Order: sequence, then C-alpha cells, then structure tokens
Amino acid sequence: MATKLDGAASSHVPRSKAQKLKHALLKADLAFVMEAHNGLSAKVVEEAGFEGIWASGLAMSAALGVRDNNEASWTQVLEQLEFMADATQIPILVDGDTGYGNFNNVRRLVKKLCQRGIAGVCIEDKLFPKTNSFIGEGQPLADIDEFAGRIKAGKDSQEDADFQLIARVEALISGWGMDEALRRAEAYHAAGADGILIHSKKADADEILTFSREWAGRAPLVIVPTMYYATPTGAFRDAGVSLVIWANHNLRAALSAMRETSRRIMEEQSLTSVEGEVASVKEIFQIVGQSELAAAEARYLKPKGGDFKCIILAASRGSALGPLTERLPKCMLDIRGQPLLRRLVTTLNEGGLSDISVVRGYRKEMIDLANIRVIDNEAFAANGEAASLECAAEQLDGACVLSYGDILFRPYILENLLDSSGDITAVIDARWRGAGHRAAERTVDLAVCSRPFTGDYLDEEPVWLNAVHSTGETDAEIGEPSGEFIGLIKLSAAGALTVRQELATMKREGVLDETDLPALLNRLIARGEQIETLYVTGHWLDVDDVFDLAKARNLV
Ligand code: SPV
Ligand code: MG
Repeated sequence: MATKLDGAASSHVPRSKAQKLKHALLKADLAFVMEAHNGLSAKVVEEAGFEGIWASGLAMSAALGVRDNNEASWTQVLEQLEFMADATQIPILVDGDTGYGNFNNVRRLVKKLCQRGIAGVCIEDKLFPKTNSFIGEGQPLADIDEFAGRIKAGKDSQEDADFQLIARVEALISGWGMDEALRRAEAYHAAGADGILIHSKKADADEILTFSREWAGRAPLVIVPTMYYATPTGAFRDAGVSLVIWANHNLRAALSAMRETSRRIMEEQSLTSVEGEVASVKEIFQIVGQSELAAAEARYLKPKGGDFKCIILAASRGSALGPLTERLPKCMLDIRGQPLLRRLVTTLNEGGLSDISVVRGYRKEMIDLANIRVIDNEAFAANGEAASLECAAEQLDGACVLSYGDILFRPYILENLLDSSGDITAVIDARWRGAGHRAAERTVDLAVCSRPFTGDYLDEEPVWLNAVHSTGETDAEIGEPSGEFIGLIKLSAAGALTVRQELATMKREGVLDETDLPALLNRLIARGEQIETLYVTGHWLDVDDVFDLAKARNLV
C-alpha cells in the first residue's frame, strides 16, 4: 500500500508560507486546505485552524459574479490573492487553472505568485480558456509534453526555492482512463512537479483509491473529494494521500446564507428576525483587526501636543479696552464672530492639546467654552499672573504649555514650540521694533537674549533668555532687547516641576501676588535655570487695546 511520504521537511519547523505548504505535503499525516475566495473568507479559514487555503478558481470567479471559464483575468485573480495573502499567515495554494496559456504564461504567473507571497500553484492539463471540470464530458486535454513544458517552465521561474507546483491530472474526468492518468502523473512528476492532484467527478472514491495504490507514493498526492464527499476521510489517510482540498464550501455556505438573509429581510421588511443569526458588526470589526488600527493610530497619528497640558491665564479684565470690557473679560471679546479665547483654544486643539485649563477672574461667568477646565482666581483684582498660575499649580504635573489668554498665533508657532528641546522655552518675536509697535503707548515685555535672531530658522545653536523687562524699565545692565516675549511658554515635565516649586517658594516668601510672568522668568533665570528662546518673526498678536482688537479682526 502506498504510504505518505515522510521527507526531510517533516523534521524542521517550517517558517515561510511556501515552507509550510511544502511541510503539509511532505509530512507523515494527512493535511487539509480549505477554500477561500477573498480576504475575509481566507481569514475565516485561518481562524478555523486549517493548515492552508485553497484559492479556488471556481469560488473566486463566482465571488466576482463570473463563470469558471477564465472570465476573470489572471491579474484580477492576482489582486484577490494579494488581499488573501495579506490577510493571513497560513499558506495559499492557488488554483492556477491551466496556467493561463502556454509555458510562457506559466513562467510569468509563477514569478508573480512568488512576489505576492503565495505558497504554491496547481495547474491542470487542459487548455486555455478552461471550463470547470464538472461541466460536460470529455474535455480536451493538453498534449502531455507541452504540459510537462509548462511545469518545467514554472519550476524554473519560481523566485522562492520552496514554492510548490502541483500538477493536476484530468485524465480520469475526461474519460482517458487509469493508465493514461498514471502515465501523465509520471511525466509531470519527472518534469519537476512537487505533487500530483488526481481529480475525479465520480460519486465514489474507487478510482482515486486505485490511482493512489498504483501511484505508490512517488510524489505527494492531492485530492478534491467534492463529488465523492461521502467517502470517510480515513480512507484517504490509509491510501497515503498527502493533501485534501475542501474545494468550494465557503462559497456555497456564503451563497446559502446570503440568499436566506436577503429573502427574509425582503419578505419581512424588517431586520429583527435575522439580527440574532448573522455575524454582528462588532465581529466584522474584530476579524479585520480594527483594534490594531486603533493602536497604530495612537502610536503614529497622535499629534505632538497630545503629551502636553495647557494653562491659559485669562483672569484680568484688560482695562485699556475701556467700556468694551465692562461686561466681558478681554479674552471673550468677539473676533469676527468668535470669542478670542475660542480661537486660541481651537489653535491649541488643532496642535493636539486637549487638556486645557483656563484661569478665570474678572467676569468669570462669561468664560464658558466647551472642552476647557476652568480654574478660578478669586483674588484676581489684587494679584497677577503668577498668582493665577499658582491657582492652576496642580496642572503643572507634566509637560505643559503656558499661554496668555489674549494672544493669537499661527499654528506653526505652537508646533515649533512643542518641538523645542529646552525644559523651559519662551517664544520671542524678533521683529518687535520693525513691526511698528507703539512701544511708547503700551507696555511690551522685552526679552534680552544671549544673541539676537540671525534670520536663520535652521540655526540649531540654542539661544538663552537672559531677562525680560517691560518697556519703560531702564536698566543699562540688562542689555539691548532682542525681541518681545509673546506670552507663550513650553515646559517639559521637569520644567513644569521647576515652575511649580518656584511658585511655592514665592508664596512662602509672600511675593506671589506682585509677580507677573516676566518676573517669574527672571526669578528662574536668577536662580540658574536655563530658559531657551524660540524666535519668531510676527504671525501672532495680542489684544491690549482697541488698535490691537482691530488688527486681530483683520488677521482672522
Ligand atoms: C476549483 O475549486 O476551482 C477547482 C476544483 O478547480 S473543481 O471545481 O473541483 O474543479
Ligand atoms: Mg478550478
């Protein structure tokens, strides 16, 4: 009796898909591959535990709504196969029909299959365009030598040394008899086929079992018991068959289920009776790996700002705006249909910052935007920015952006700030003079830096902030200002801790209430902290008076 080949492949752990298929063909026990016709059914086959997938020509054609007569082009089939291979880890044995032509077509087919991660192909000894073997009688067979040439050409073209080429013998189905079937199997084996698929359309397995006996294990034997399905599988095992192909049952199951579901929904004009019987939408999400995408999004799509909290200091009234801020704090003034603060929060949100705390004081009830945390500085009338920041000290427990509540800036400024390397980085506008600030009319926070802006944004040499002082403050020792502090600071987690500690120290010393943000920066500098400068040239504004307000309305 024929025994299943027990080749060298059984002793090592197969790795590639082609190695896995080779192993399935050569190992001592009977192996099974199950039909799939697209990525989803391929996943189902894998999930069920099969060793491999039979990419059935009949099923792939029918799934595309066409006949098993090479109506789908070979490249259209290749597209389906690519989805199936991408969706699974188990090997795919492709039904390559006749090889889509002569030896030359087989060469290109095998090369492309290897490139798409397909483990093996089965080609049948018929003529292109083929007809399904279960249709009609006495289909013409290929010339034996011509078909052997197709096999040789295929084996010579494989780019993967373990790729498996199975030769399918149609002699029994076409009525040419057992001797011809054996003669062809022998010739195809000699031409280099890795296995022989002996096909039958009889309702019993007699001719298959006779063939196996005569073949006597000269090469792995593959069968498709679609018509002789009643034969117990043990008979194939005993006959030394290597691989059983369950050839079309997923397509048929899908057809039955789809018909029944459509019929019922049509009839009942309702989903209630089918709902419990079909796979849930959640199951679809699961099988296509939706959770992996969510994890990848968290990894690759998370905007930089996602790691940063933000504290906006918006407690002051903005008295220079006179009656305009009688009812509203200035951060809520309308800038072309939206409060300034909402525009600021939108810019921050778009930069990935979603944890935003706003310190309110003057007319606090007017600050009621969505998606912000509000923190109240009840004593706003008697204190300043440092005290407001101290009200939000709990939020200084990780990387953080500090912003004045009356500024607007272009998104790239925030992006560059988040990218800056310093533990504490302050944004300084190098164009404060040239921009025509009415320095005499209003107070500007002037920054003195370790060197002026060179005009080179790619300059990687850090620039340090030496001091910030207000216009009008004259102190020859401070030095020439390099720009204007715009009221935007980035703190790393370490920087946030430093600021938090300094706020606590100022509170202990009783100087918190009189300290504004520039003075806080100066204290940090005085105690040896390095504050990095991020130079910008315009593209931001603050709203201190009606002129600024007009400018802001023009800008947005
Ligand atoms: C297929 O599944 O397309 C096959 C097997 O070739 S059979 O339909 O049995 O010919
Ligand atoms: Mg087929």
